[in-house]
Amino acid sequence: MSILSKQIKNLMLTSALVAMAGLSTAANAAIKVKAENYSQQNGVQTEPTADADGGNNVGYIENGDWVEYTINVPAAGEYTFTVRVASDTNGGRIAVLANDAEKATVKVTGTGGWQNWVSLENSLSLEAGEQTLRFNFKGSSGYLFNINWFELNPK
Ligand SMILES: [Ca+2]
Ligand SMILES: [Ca+2]
Repeated sequence: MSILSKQIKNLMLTSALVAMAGLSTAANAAIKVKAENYSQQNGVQTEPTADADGGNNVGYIENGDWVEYTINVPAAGEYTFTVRVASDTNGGRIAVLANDAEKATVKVTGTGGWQNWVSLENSLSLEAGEQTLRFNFKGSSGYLFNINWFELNPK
């Protein structure tokens, strides 16, 4: 084998490996979204966060408020939904909807402060493709909790 054809063969092998790695990464990729990067919302505001990743969090969440995100799900299946929340009061609930279908509810309890952050988890199933993920916030009167980010990890 000539040196040139050997180099071409190596190059092709490398390309194939990169392509395979790329596919595998895409299929197993977590979707991490900053809560303040909503596409639409009703009743919430953003504010600087004291959480580790900095930036902003979504706050002033009251019963009936909502936020929406456009997400692109690589593969249909079961996902772990993780949401980063803090609450100085008794918390509330997050109803998680994908394209208007309710997928899960996450119950948020008090964390001892508006910037005392904890990560809560629940499972949900998602279809593949681009879709609207919506959080409907529910609870009693007053502010319920803050959200900094959320993540979807394939199971
Ligand atoms: Ca509000
Ligand atoms: Ca954030």
